[in-house]
Amino acid sequence: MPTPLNIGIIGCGFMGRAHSNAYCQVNHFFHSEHRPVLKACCARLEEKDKLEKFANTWGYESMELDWKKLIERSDIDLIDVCVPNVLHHEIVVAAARAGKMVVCEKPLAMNVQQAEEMAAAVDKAGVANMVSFNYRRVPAISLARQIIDEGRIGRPFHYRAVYNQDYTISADVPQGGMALWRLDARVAGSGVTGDLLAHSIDTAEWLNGPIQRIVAHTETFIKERKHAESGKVEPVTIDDACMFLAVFANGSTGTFESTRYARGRKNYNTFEMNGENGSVFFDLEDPHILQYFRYADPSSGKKIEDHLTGWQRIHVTNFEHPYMRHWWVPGCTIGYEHTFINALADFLASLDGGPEFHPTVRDALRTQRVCDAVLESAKKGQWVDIPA
Ligand code: NAI
Ligand code: SOE
Repeated sequence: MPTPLNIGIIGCGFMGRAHSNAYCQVNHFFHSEHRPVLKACCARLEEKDKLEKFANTWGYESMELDWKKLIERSDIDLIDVCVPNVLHHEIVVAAARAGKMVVCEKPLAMNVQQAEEMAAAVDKAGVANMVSFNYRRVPAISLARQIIDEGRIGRPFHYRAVYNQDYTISADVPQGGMALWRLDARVAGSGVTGDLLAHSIDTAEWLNGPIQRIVAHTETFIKERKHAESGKVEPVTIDDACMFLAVFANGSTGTFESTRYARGRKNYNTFEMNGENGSVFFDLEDPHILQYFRYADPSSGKKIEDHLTGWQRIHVTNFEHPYMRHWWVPGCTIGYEHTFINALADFLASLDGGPEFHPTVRDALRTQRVCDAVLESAKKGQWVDIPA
């Protein structure tokens, strides 16, 4: 019989749903010695009705209207943090001190100081933990990592990441409130840097190693917006767009761009990496495809020269592709929600005694360092070094 893993989730919005779905599905597709049990969900008093519906929809056994009470409960093993960024630090530190396992959404924190305290707290408590940089678990992105590890890219020269959306172009979009708290720096910490580029940075460092130095520019196109809570027009203090140049420790160079003003782009999260022996390209709006260009054989370094040389579009749905043997038959695609299920499966496997889980809170501290350096650089107009 699998060991029950009692979940206490905080937040019943977008990520509350995505994580709940993962807890419900994971044991149907992956074998584990652990079985998540939806013990309790929590949101603010103002959202009691919504929370009730959420609890019924997903089958949570109980509800709490104060996250501190949830953490105090002895029947909870794992606290899952699916609330706006400003709350991550206090909840994660309290949960770790109470000896709970922690799952935390990205970006880890509002700034490096908070992130350092969170990493120290989970390390001191020795609790299993995970940060939800779920895109690592898109099978095509995991395949890119495999291709790189196999030496098929060879010496890397360039890394190029873009993460664009378009939902804040209208000046009528308010700041604050459900989902739009992302436009309020007091709640989000930053704009696209923490919200979108944190994903790109996590993926980039996972694929291409640490970023050593960066220089950035940010822009806020709409300077004032009505605040949904105060009803008043207030200054906008987030970055609407951010671009930065990066130098990686392996000597390759990177460009990163993100905006919420790219008309037509909804969740356009792409990267391309170019090396001596080959290249890879990925686009989240075409998520089951990895594009790969093979120039040279990785073992001999011998150039592959024939008239058929060209980019391959790999449909990442075969049994031999990452995660895919757990899903359907070759050719049948999986989607966004499966990235959370794949991540949870790896987390449970680590609890079962399998490979260590990454990214942890400590790994996400690294991403936070890069995000903070980007914002500092944009402010000063200077290159900023990132501590190793
Ligand atoms: P949301 O606005 O849809 O939901 C936030 C939830 O937090 C709401 O249920 C609200 O009731 C709850 N909440 C707010 N204050 C609270 C409090 N004091 N106590 C208890 N509950 C409280 O936000 P969403 O999109 O779910 O974002 C949550 C987190 O997930 C953020 O950190 C965000 O950056 C991250 N996120 C990550 C994604 C990914 O791809 N990994 C995708 C979307 C969001
Ligand atoms: C913003 O719209 C958002 O939901 C981010 O918060 C997520 O992290 C990203 O994965 C999708 O877009």
